[in-house]
Amino acid sequence: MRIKFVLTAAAAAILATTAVQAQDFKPRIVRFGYGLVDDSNQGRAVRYFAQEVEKATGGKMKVRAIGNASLGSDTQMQQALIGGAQEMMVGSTATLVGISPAMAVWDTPFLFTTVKEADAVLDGPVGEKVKASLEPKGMVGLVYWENGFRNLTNNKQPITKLEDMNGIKLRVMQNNVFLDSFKALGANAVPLPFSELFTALETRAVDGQENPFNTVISSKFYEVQKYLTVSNHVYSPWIVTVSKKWWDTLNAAEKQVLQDAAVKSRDFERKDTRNEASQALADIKAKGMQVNELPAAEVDRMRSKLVEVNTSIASAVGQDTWDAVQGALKQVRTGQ
Ligand code: KDG
Repeated sequence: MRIKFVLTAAAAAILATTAVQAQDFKPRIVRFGYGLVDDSNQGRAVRYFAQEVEKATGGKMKVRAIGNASLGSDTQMQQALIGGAQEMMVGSTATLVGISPAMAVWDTPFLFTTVKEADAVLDGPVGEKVKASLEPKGMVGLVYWENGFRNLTNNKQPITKLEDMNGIKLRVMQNNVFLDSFKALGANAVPLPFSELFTALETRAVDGQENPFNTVISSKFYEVQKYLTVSNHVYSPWIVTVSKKWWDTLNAAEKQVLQDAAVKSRDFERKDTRNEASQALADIKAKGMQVNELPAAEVDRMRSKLVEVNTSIASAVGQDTWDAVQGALKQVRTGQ
């Protein structure tokens, strides 16, 4: 008799929990926009996030993963989130500097030298602080994903020394740090949205661009680019954001589900991106691109050329943010 009572009580508890969960979630459709193709590290992570949210809400909250910049460029989607016309997006922190100048700190050339440093700083207090700077502007930052270390591609010549950059029409993200950096390096920097990049390369409107290996593969840049130079000149984060207008309509349980799914998707995306990147260079060579490493002496020359740009970043983001990032980096590197 007693066993039957215990089982009934346990069943009641499970039902009650399920009942609370179902009660917590209203049917919602979440439009989650992104700029890369569906079969990319970005697309796979958005779909992973969608599965986690649907699982946690018993299917009540449905996330529509909408890629290929179908909902617009990064900056257009940012405005849609601020206006409440779209619920979520993932995109480059570099394109957010018009909304939050502090985001420019992540564009600092050669800031991170390893992904361990990037994870520790981005997921630590100063990363949180920069992420939180979006909220008063109408966007809620959930987590950083990895776009990765950026490298140069072009159709003119292998970049073996700084002088080879002279006169190359190089597409850059719409962001002054990238514009100033590549002008300082001698290139003719041309800011364009990512959604226009493949066509600009194909029509020779620009000679080259810079992106992580993963994107060179997923966006098939090897079809329209001849040379790839490994420079690792900057580590690019992506950031997953939510419309504040929409976020404020959610209850605590719904917010917690999105935050938990975002953290799980961050860990999935970083693992997937690094796994893909480890194979990407071999794939790029197999696709016919000519690959060279920028010699260390030339990287040092690049760094010294960009010192001036770093000064402008410190004043743009605020000395306290700049110092906090440098301090966090020192902590990761020295343990103090
Ligand atoms: O939507 C595309 C963006 O995610 C962007 O970050 C991709 O790195 C990119 C670029 O070069 O625009």
